[in-house]
Amino acid sequence: MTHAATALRCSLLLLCAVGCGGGEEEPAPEIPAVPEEERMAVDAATTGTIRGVIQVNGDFPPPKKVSFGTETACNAAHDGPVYFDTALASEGKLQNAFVWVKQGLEGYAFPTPTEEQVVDQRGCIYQPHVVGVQVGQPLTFVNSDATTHNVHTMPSKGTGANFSMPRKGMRSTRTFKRPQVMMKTKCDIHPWMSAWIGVVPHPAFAISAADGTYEIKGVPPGDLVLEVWHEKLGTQTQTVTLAAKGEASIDFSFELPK
Ligand SMILES: [Cu+2]
Repeated sequence: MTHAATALRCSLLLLCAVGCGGGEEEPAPEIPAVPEEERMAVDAATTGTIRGVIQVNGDFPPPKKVSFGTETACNAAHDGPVYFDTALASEGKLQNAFVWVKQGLEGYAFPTPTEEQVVDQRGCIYQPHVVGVQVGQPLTFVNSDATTHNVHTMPSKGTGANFSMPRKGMRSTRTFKRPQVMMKTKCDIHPWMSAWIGVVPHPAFAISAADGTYEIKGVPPGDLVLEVWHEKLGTQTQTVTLAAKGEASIDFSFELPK
């Protein structure tokens, strides 16, 4: 290696040593940052509602039965068979789709909610399977089972949490500093256990119900980009102009791959 090449390699290594470390906080690239002091408060008298239905054309394969193996605590928690909840749809309506305002709210300030969201490890599955929190909002993991679970969050950047919850009744509350739609969570002990957490910089998000409907209330007016995410079907976006006190109906439709 020449001196020049050695010097270049050294400087690259140095750059990496300074700038490539894991766990650094960066804003999500798709959300342009507005300095906090320039953001305005939301006027509750002007907010509106976005609602709609998430449709899916085609049929998912029948859900597979979860095998709890020799985990008696998992088996004992259920009267009948348990099926994977990763692709739930009924009569063309998609459940567990995460809908959020991806763009258009950057100029507003949103107080951090203190109300906790809960993900329960119950019967060795996560309940709910999809959950949303605002950045900084507490999310409490509960172990309702007489067995050990561990919670392993997998953010796209930085190091996730990975902690054990060995006793029934244990609770562990976490917060997330960086938006991410979506962040997978799993249990390393029980490989069938997975959940998805949407971490959003504002409260304008919802999760579709069993009938495919969603509703996002309290949305500030403006030109917005709405995104829907589903773990098997990916994402779609639509633009919506929400008037002051307006109501917008936005449906999404996924095609199942043939
Ligand atoms: Cu587990």
